[in-house]
Amino acid sequence: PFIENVINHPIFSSGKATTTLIDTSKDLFKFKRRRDRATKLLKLLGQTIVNGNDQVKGRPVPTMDLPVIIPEHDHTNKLPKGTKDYLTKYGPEKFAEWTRKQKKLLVTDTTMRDAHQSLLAARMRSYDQLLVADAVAQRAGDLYSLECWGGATFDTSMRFLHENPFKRLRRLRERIPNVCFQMLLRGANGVGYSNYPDNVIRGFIKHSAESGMDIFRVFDSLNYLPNLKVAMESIRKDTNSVCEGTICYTGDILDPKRDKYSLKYYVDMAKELEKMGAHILALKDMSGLCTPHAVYKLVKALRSEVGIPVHFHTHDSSGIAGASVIKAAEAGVDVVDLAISSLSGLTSQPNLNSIVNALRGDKRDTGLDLDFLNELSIYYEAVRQYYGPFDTSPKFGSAEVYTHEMPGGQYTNLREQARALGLGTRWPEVVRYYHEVNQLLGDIVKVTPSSKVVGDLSMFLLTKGVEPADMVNLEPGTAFPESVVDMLSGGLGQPKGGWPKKVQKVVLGDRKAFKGRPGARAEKIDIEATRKELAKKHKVEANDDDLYAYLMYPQVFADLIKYIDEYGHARVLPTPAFFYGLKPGEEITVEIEEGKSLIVKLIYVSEPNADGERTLTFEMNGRARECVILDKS
Ligand code: 3PY
Ligand code: ZN
Repeated sequence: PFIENVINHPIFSSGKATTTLIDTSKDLFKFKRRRDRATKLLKLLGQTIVNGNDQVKGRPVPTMDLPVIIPEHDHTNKLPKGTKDYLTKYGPEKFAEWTRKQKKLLVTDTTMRDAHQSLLAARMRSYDQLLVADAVAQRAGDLYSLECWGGATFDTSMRFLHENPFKRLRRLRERIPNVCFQMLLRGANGVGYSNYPDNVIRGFIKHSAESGMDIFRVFDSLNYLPNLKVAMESIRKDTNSVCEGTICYTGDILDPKRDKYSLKYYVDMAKELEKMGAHILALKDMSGLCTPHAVYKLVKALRSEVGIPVHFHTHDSSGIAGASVIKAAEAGVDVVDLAISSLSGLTSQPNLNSIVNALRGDKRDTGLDLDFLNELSIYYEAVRQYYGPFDTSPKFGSAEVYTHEMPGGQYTNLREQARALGLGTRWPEVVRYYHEVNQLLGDIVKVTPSSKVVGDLSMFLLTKGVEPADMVNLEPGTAFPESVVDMLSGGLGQPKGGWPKKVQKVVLGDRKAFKGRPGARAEKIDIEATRKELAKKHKVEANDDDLYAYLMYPQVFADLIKYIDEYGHARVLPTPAFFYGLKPGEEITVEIEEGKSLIVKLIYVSEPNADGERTLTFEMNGRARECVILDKS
């Protein structure tokens, strides 16, 4: 194969080649790399065709008959100026003042992060987002922000989609330079499930900002303020980005019997966050518990007690969150989170398009282009078909959410986890356990990672056949899941009122519980030594994208490297081919690098030979190519 490239090389064909041609022509290696890439691509397709993608194995291939229609837009148009331009020019303080001064209701589109996290187990691939990125930049330039990163997507993009999340961020940024990008950061837990050392959090924030992040929504899963300090300071000091300090909402401020999380509790927390330097205040109703009248009361109170803008985030699990958004707008909220129609509702955000229409002509009119938003909805409706196996949110809004209080972003993930543990048919019991375990823990704020711990403990007790109420009678020293032990020993910080002593005793036995900020106890990591170790162990360049992905998820990143080594970059495949492979006669176009495309067609799959191997015949840019794959069935 190498010779063929030498012959094709322009110097060779011009007759001027000497013996140094190979050593001195870098472009020859490019040919070779491209050829390697093509071979890996066939191997990846071959594996998927013969053995299936683990993610969707054993599940029916969804019907994918809706055509993918990319909203019309004109590449040659100059991009409209957007919030990103304002932020770059004036900085975060002025940006927050500008936000506060707007009469219109400002809108964040969560479709690229929370919406698919909450409906499709965070599985949406970069491929499907990048296809509409140009259109969004052209025609949705007056969105306040695009929530497109962080939360669970960091983990899932590596673990299940085999993509480095930083690359996703950069690619989106390239195409959408005008609208602010927003992310969800779990405070001291970064984008992971446990506490990270302070210097890792600082480095992660700095690198995320450098990679294109503008608005950091930073929260703590127990509303434990000391856990937010390092992240908030770092956003303010080390970046030109916006620090959105967050209140996580739980309980019901209108229910006098549930006074643990009262109006006063939230207002006090908001004032603290303002003092700690938040440019904007996020009211994060991750489970969708903030009813229309509750949010009205809360936003009114926040408006009169704090000076910074308020950004409302909710989920439509109950089916009435749209009403909460309208009431929040009426009470004077500055920004709201919504999702494009076809990825809205249920465990996701309320319907962006319909809210835009509902406020038309109102004093809070958003001014957004509904025609474009509807075209975008048609696009995402077609894309949503590909993710059928993960699309497991309930079919209807349910008032049950007020009992179980499960975050929208957790619902489909936990359901997926339950299924994997063989508890799929016992879902109603999982839900009851979840509620009772929360009570057992003293009624805590439930959002990643504390919500995951409630889920882990529920699943653990259910598989053991132990009712939550009986848990305190288990033998001290029973082996609980690591996440449960960590949380009850203070690894995630302190909940309001502390942990119930009896529960702590049975989980921890003789182990010590810590008070105070976990980050204060965590050993600082030598970041440069880690970079060297990473480069040596995994033979990667260990740039900051690699480094911070590794620091967040060492094993998942190591697996990603191994995967890429074997199969190349899966992100280049169209989503149906990535999940379901190709059928004989099916053809796809794959852009392996900017401007370089391969047309790949599956011709034939042979019967297995004596060793169980199948030979697949493809046509690649018109030439026949074969690849041999061991059939594992
Ligand atoms: C996350 O942390 O991923 C969440 O979406 C919490 O709501
Ligand atoms: Zn959310």
